[in-house]
Amino acid sequence: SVQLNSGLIGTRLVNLATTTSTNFEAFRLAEEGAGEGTVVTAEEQSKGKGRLGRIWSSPPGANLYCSVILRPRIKPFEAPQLTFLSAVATARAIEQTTGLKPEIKWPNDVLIDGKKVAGLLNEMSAETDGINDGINFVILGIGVNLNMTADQFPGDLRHPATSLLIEGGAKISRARFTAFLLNELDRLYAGFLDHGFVQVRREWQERCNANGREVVVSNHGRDDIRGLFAGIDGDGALLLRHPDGTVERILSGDVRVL
Ligand code: BT5
Repeated sequence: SVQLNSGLIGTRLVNLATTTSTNFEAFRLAEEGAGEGTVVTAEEQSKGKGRLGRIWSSPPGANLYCSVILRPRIKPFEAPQLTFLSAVATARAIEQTTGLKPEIKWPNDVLIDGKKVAGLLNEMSAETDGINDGINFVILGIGVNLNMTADQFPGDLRHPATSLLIEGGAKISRARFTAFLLNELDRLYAGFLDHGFVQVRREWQERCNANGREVVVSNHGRDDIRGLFAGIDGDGALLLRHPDGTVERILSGDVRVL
């Protein structure tokens, strides 16, 4: 078995048999004052959340559904940087437990062989009165398909999806995977608090699926934008280089590699 290290994340573990969404439950606990590092996991979610009201398919027993409460002293605009921590932690944990080679897709997917194996959803509670803008807490939601089988995926997925079992052929211990994930997240978060976003950003870019590639960004309601993927900036915004050399910053959207 793998022990959790003595860091911040995982100081309190709440494991639920079933819940609507671990993010929802963690948000509620955080509003009641639950401390930084509290982690909520569940065997299944009846209303697993993706972005923009999408559903995260969460069958019982198969996967990891996990939400971490953080209380960093940062400004609300810096909070999206934390998604990059959970992406890198998830990629490291996959590598360590399976030897598979995950790639990260901006802003919140982890892929294996082009197929989505994990999704990340951060939510925050913040004060934005314009005077003392600050964060009350951030919830890092992490869903990793560990032992899901092909027949358990819904038929109407937006992108191809997979699980570690499907890719690696071996059943994954959820307890072991969770310990690796939380230990890596703990290391990355300590580094983030000490040195900021710089180191995470470098590793994120090395692990990104779009380096030097041409991509299309679709951004709900607006026209698709096409350009050369030029990494992420110090805030975590996606940088897109146009043929005339100008670089556009993109804060949200879905990226497809051409
Ligand atoms: C995400 O949204 O990728 C964020 C998923 C976050 C899930 C975790 S689980 C623990 C915590 N508690 C929660 O309630 N949520 C977090 P998005 O980029 O919007 O992708 C959602 C889309 O992925 C869906 O519309 C489907 O097409 C597809 N999808 C749904 N379930 C999937 C699964 N299990 N594996 C792969 N793709 C899936």
